[in-house]
Amino acid sequence: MRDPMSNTYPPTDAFAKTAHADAETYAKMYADSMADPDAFWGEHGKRIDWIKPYSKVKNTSFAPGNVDIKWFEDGTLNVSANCVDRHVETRGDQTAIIWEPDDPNTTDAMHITYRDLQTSVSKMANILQDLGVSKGDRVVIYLPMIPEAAYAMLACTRIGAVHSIVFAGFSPDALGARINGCDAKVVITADHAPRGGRSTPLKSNADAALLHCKESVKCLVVKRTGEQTTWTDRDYSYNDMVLEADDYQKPVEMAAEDPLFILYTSGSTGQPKGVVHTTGGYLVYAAMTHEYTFDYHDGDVFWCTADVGWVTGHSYIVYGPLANGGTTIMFEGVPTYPDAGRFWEVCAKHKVNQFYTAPTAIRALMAAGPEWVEKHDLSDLKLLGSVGEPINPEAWNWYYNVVGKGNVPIVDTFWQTETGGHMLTPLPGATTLKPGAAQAPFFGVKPVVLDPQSGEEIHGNDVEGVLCIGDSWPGQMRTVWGDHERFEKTYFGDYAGYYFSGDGCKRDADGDYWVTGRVDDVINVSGHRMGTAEVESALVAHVKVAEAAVVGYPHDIKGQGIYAYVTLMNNEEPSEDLRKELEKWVRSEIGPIAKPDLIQWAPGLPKTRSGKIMRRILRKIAEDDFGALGDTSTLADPSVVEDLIENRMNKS
Ligand code: 6R9
Repeated sequence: MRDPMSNTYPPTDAFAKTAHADAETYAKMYADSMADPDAFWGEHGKRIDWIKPYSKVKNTSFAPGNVDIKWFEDGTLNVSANCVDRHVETRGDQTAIIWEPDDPNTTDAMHITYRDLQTSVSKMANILQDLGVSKGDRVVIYLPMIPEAAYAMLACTRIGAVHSIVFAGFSPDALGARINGCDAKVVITADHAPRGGRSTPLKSNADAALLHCKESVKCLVVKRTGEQTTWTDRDYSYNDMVLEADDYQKPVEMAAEDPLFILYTSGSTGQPKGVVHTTGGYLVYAAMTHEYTFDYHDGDVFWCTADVGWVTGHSYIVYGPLANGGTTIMFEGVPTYPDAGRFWEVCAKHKVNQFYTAPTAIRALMAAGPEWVEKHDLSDLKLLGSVGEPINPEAWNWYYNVVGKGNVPIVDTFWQTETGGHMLTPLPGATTLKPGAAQAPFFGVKPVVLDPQSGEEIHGNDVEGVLCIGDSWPGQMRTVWGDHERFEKTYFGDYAGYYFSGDGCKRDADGDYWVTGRVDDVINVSGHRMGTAEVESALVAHVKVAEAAVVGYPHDIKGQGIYAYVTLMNNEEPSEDLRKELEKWVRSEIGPIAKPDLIQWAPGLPKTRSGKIMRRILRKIAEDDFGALGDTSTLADPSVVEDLIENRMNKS
């Protein structure tokens, strides 16, 4: 309920009474987690089953040149045993996964019990073993949002293989780079991926990617639509093999610090890096955040609308909910297909209790109008969540009032691929909500605000700076796959002794945190993270392009759009055809999510005398805010800027 004086929303008494944590509990647990992390996590680590219990809890160092992160290091466990087997004993007939297809008119939803899940995961594990996959090997998963994606993830963990999921919207080139990057033995894909009524030929994409990979890489193909695909020597049919596969595969014993998965993500420089998460700490953290942030209780139906190709899908579709013995929804489709009421129809149909989505989806549905929400019975909703980018107050208010009918809390969760789980978030029974703020640290998280110039910690409230984390938490990434030096440099190189998030933040007068967005060259398009450098290198790889600079600009629905300044080769002329060609080119180099929204032909780019592109200026022009260009005195050729302003694409 809103407090009109302060525009804040204190938890209702009813909610706080049944919540895992009310304000007092949160304060006490948070203080405990800071005062004695070993004791705190030693206790909470027990929420999962260990084969051999740990005796050491935290052994971590952020020291320059020696960044080393280990949690529960002498414990052993198996993730699929934790997410599946242990629940079969107590709740074998409970639904673990509700699968909701792209097209509800042609395909039925599926309810997969924990017992079913054990069989399917075992069979998939058995198939992978037959294909020669063993402990420590990498498996790339390039699948639509179908149950087999979850089977594949859990099957890998069952036999100790390391999965690396590649979002099905990525192009063959991006897929190939990731297969080679982690030296995968097997790629799991499907014939086609239906999404929003359209179909992507995933298997052909995989074939194109595999042309650039070692011949020994095998391809396991799941039949999703039955549409035709070509068949090569390296292909194996999942649907044939599953008929013969053993229906029980014993989970192997893994060390807490054995790698669990690699997930490629964008940074401000170079190519995407393989973020590595390990077995014990990640699972403890995913499970605990899922329970507390969403106030998940036994019997609840939880829906996270992300794709398993992103970290949100890893932690809050699969690992967190299943470790907690929950019921989780896996949705193959998009928010607007067959119509803009789809999310709400699915909420009503499956009686969803906690719903977790991204601001970009909320804005798009807000634009479609409240009538799409009002058609459906949302009375089972107890909580709403937001993730991926800052949520603007207008979208927050719509989410709260139209979807939540003014009586369910919203948790605005700030976190990253690198952090494994929530870092800053309200706890629904504890926190007085402020629209637009991620607010408070989760247990064990020590946020600090640093002055970006001096690198000094800024103490006190009502301050602004860059967001760093002062100490390790169990869900933290451990390294960049194959390049520990890059890990240290990227996250610990700017501010010695701290993990640097790449985001700016404010700490308000009450001590609440507001994440203000990236301070590096990473942009956030529809909640998808992208390095501007990646889009630039795709553009300059085109024969007609001499130079390119890419920045983000404010976009009503996507949050940020992609604005590309392109300088053509001397003998090339700008044209609409060339613009389309470049858009298509970037789609094929990276994927549809990277297609520039605006391309401006730039006879020259603003550069310093030492030849550095002045992105600050390009950002301002893209924001249509060129009155505030700041200091341009270091420009080598100021006339370039006049031309860019004159011909800007984003005139308001
Ligand atoms: C989970 C996820 C991480 C970046 C992060 C930040 C932005 C995510 C946010 C948010 C403000 C929130 N971000 N959640 N910004 N408020 N609640 O999104 O991971 O894809 O790695 O993106 O997303 O900029 O640094 P990832």
